[in-house]
Amino acid sequence: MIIVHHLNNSRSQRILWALEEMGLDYEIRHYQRDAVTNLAPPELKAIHPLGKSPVIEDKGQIIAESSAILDYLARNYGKGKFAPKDDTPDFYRYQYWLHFAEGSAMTPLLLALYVGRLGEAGAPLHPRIDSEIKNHFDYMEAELGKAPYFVGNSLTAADFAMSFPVEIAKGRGMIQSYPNMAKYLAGIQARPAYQQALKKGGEYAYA
Ligand SMILES: N[C@@H](CCC(=O)N[C@@H](CS)C(=O)NCC(=O)O)C(=O)O
Repeated sequence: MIIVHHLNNSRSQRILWALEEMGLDYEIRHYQRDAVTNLAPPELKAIHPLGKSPVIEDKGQIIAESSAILDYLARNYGKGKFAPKDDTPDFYRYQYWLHFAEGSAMTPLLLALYVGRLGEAGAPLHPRIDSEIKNHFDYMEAELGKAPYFVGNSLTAADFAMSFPVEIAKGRGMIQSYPNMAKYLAGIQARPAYQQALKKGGEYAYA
């Protein structure tokens, strides 16, 4: 059975959502963030050297990195529903959004988080970070104006990946400025599988 090493309040929640959408049996091993540092507990380092979540175990393999996990699940268990056929235009678009979620969208969001901890010392950096967040959110908003999902008309693993930066837009109080993103998020959060994943995952501040 698939094992998910799941950290509370984290990106790992979208892996549970994917597993629920695919109707798979899985076991959750729960880890709690440190109340002061917000870091994962050291036990996670025994699973993967970075000590971060999500990580899954399946068929003797350890797989880390959200989008790699989501693509693995879609290809191996999605019955053709959550990943477009290889070497098609939609496939390359799907790959693009899987990478964009962590490689592009999260970068200014993480900078905002870390630089925010510097207080006044970080103030000169915020205008640039904020303009990059806007740049990425404006683009996501425009793309969601063309189709209901990031890869056209059906939900794919790229949406599982992209759900997290969109949830952060809501968490930052920015979603009102982005009606397409707001509609997209309301749609995915209303899905029974998303709700079921929330029940199983426990504490999640971004829903
Ligand atoms: N790009 C990685 C990021 C993994 C990551 O940073 N996970 C966070 C949770 S949102 C974490 O484990 N933080 C705790 C820590 O760094 O100790 C992915 O998408 O899997």
